[in-house]
Amino acid sequence: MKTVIISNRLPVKIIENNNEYTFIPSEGGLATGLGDVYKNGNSIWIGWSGIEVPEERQQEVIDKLAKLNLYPVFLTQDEINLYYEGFSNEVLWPVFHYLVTYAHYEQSYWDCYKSVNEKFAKAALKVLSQKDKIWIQDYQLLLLPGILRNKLQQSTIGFFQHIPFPSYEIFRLIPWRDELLNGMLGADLIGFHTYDDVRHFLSTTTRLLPVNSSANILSSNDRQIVVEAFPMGIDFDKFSNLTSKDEVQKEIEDFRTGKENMKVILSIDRLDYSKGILERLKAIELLLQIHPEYIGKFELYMIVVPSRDTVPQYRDLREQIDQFVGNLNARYRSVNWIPINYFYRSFPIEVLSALYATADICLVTPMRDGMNLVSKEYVASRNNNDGVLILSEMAGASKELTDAVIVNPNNLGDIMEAIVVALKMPLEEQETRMKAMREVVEKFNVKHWVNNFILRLNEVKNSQNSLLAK
Ligand code: GDG
Repeated sequence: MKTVIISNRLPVKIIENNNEYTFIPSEGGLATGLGDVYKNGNSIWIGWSGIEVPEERQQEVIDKLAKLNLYPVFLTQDEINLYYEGFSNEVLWPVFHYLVTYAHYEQSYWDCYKSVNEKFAKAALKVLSQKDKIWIQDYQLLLLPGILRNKLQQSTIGFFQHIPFPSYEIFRLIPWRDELLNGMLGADLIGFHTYDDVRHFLSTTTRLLPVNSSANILSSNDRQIVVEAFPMGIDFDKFSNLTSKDEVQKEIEDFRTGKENMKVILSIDRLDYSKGILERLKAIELLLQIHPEYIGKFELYMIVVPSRDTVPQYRDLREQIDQFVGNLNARYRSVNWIPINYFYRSFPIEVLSALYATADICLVTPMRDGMNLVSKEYVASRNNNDGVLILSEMAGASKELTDAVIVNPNNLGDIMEAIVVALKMPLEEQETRMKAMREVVEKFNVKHWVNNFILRLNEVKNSQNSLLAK
């Protein structure tokens, strides 16, 4: 029996250079966490290769990836436009993050979403057997559990969604809502980051479909589906140990030089309207207006990692951020000081680690976030137990990191006040809060998340089998 992970993207970057394909393993949290699973025995990870590969060269890519226990699904540019950028990122992403006015309910997006989910199933069926354990990841593949269940009735299927699941009143807006739910119900175990997501999913499903629920168990077509919260963790040791690497130490030193009396505030996000980047900037503007005594006393380092910038709303957001930062800096900067150091690019993990280790405050204010790993990475990097995390109550992480300074990201005054509290927080209080958060992040790390999900999946399947045997 093997374990098969299926996600939209494979955990590698494919690069084509001089007509040659090479693969760089991804450093992302999911890839690290699941490393022990898919790299073992004959287990495998199935996903989109990330680039368009001409048909005549697909076998070459399959053979090369097989050595890494990876199996590619090939998508055409049209499929990427309609299934990925279209349905996944212009329907599901905005609706699941409560930004319903951003959604475009295009029939062509839906048709392609269905056919690409079928394509994933077809690819999976080439390497799967009835006995395998299948773990499907995230909102791009909501129909896949159902498609696979129809083909492999006895198989063990887990599904985990990394983004929030919205309340019934929001979810019901989607024209293809029943099909999406039925797809998810093909799984034996459905996981979300928080208990609120679980609650929303249970209430939505029981209102829209003819299913029964008892506590967190749904019964549909004589099958039982367990729905539970599995808050995802990070590789705590990796982030904690990174800060002592020579390269990182050098970055920290360079970064701190000349800023001895300056408080550094850090923010790191992918470019996304769910991350509250503009609202955060407005809160900084408010701080400068209402508390001019802080002018020249802090600097915000704001990293925005390019993402989905072919989608019009993301392009617009980028322009708004560019303008806001330019305007604010122009009004408040002096010859030696600039309030916002803005970077629109990604950095190597060593630079990220140095920034986490240096920043006095980490400002994480998403409007909605399934979990938010940046907040946990900051905590893991604070080996001296100092530093203040300001965290949105709309991030899944706020349920665990209760010693952060928690804010409502829609309340600019609240964020501003939180920054003032953080700027003034005595070291002793910082340490008490940070120690408590570090304990949580260290214990409930990504390995714990993976093991816990797989353990529950086995338990759920065993109890289903014993029910059938009765
Ligand atoms: C989705 C859900 C959920 C960022 N900049 C750089 C860089 N990063 C890395 C961070 C972190 C990751 O990207 C971002 O993770 P988040 O959790 O904050 O956000 P999403 O990408 O939206 O992730 C989210 C997550 O899935 C997991 O379930 O928490 O709610 O939306 O790990 O470190 N990495 C590098 N350079 C950068 O410049 N190397």
